[in-house]
Amino acid sequence: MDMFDLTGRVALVTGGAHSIGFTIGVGLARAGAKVCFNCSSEASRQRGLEAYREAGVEVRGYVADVTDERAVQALVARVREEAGVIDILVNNAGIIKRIPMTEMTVEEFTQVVDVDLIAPFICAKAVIPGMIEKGRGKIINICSMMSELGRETVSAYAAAKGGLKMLTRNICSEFGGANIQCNGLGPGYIATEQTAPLRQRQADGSRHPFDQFILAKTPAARWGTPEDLVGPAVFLASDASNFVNGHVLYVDGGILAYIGKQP
Ligand code: GCO
Repeated sequence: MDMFDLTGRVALVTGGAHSIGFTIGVGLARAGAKVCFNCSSEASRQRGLEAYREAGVEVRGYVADVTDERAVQALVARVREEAGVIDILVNNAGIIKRIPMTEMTVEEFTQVVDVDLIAPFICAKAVIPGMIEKGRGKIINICSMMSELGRETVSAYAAAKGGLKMLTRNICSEFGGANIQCNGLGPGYIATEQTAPLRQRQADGSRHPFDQFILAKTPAARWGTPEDLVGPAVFLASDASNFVNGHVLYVDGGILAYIGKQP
């Protein structure tokens, strides 16, 4: 199973201090990669480092704003000095704002697009020259159900994640010849902090209506966990996926295949 081995590969996971990014970081490190993560504050860097230590893996943590091109260029240069040229970029950092579209300000919309779409462009742009130099590279863009589907209140998020799917295909188109594979990983409904408001128990202890809705929409009949994403992430980061390019691998318990339970 050497084809899944990441020994010696340098990985950068954006937003890797907690949640999905953290779990993917641990997975890549356990597969042998030298993992670096970034986050937006010193406090979360410290918390992140502690969590990785508890998980028994050694990583490097950095603070850098992924929406700031100069900060990202400096981050990539520092990672190169301290860990080596990046082989694997996981564009994971993301935010969501659930606001009805007619109430959403342009500033709020722009903020979501900045983090969820412009930042992956900035980060990919920063690592691609090193990958070309090295003769190989893996870029994994964390997409979403909203790369395919719309829903009330998530216009900016859906626009950004749909755009990220197309950025994925475009990076594949432009750099496939340089032996760079750029694929999307599309989490379904995963139990994280970001989806916690959608799963909150009702006052009478019953499940949130959205929680019930998701269970009825998911053939697996459960929410996913960050751990469900680790195998697919290692696959997309490894030589096992060397001819997989421009694809979005949805890890959704089957939601996109299913019309939903009849009422
Ligand atoms: C929502 C959810 C989604 C998830 C996830 C789904 O409000 O419907 O929060 O947007 O965050 O990305 O794949």
